[in-house]
Amino acid sequence: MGQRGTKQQEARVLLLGLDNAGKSTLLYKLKYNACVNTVPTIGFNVEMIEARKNRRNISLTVWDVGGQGKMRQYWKSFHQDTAAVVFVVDSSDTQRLDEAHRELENTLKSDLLKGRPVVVLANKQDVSGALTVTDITERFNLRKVCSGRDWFVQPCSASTGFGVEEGFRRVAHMLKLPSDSGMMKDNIRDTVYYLRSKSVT
Ligand code: G3D
Ligand code: MG
Repeated sequence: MGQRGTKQQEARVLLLGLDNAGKSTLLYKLKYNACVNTVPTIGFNVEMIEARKNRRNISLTVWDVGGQGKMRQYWKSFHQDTAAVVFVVDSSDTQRLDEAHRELENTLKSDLLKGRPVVVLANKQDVSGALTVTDITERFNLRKVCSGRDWFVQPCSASTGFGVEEGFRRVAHMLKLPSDSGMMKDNIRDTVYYLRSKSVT
């Protein structure tokens, strides 16, 4: 229940990134503060996360969409009503940085995501030799790729939990609530029906 009898505000957050970036680990760390043995995500995971915005509790519906190549064509199905994008990068995998950069760039071209804030999570900072926030900002050319929207790069480790909550605090701070922007209310059931009709799940 929300405060003073009003319904708690909700916003949809899209958790994207290449397969193996650490999205599912991060989601479970955030939700249950637990290290879960993940398997490659087939379809998607969705979790409701409590957050604070303007001194009120809000509820973030975080969609973790499978990052494997064949799933990426469905990322667009999730753009509708998205209030913010969280893009997870494996900072220790220098081989796949260009691929990750391309995916982020392509995602942000979507009209449905125009002006939506982006938090890039520079994950796996616990691995020695991981690229820093500065490295990733430069290698991804984020000033250009994220121009016209608020953006932030948060270093984190989904394994240890370092930086994870900070990253989502930043997301809550930057996003506009659906009621602020006239976006439709998030509706998990409708999205699941839609995806089933497309045989994604
Ligand atoms: P995905 O959901 O983005 O595909 P997963 O990625 O959450 O399934 O994680 C992929 C692998 O990366 C997992 O290892 C997971 O434990 C590991 N991982 C995720 N975050 C971190 C991190 O911050 N640091 C380190 N060192 N590893 C991380 P396995 O071995 O199970 O494949
Ligand atoms: Mg996964």
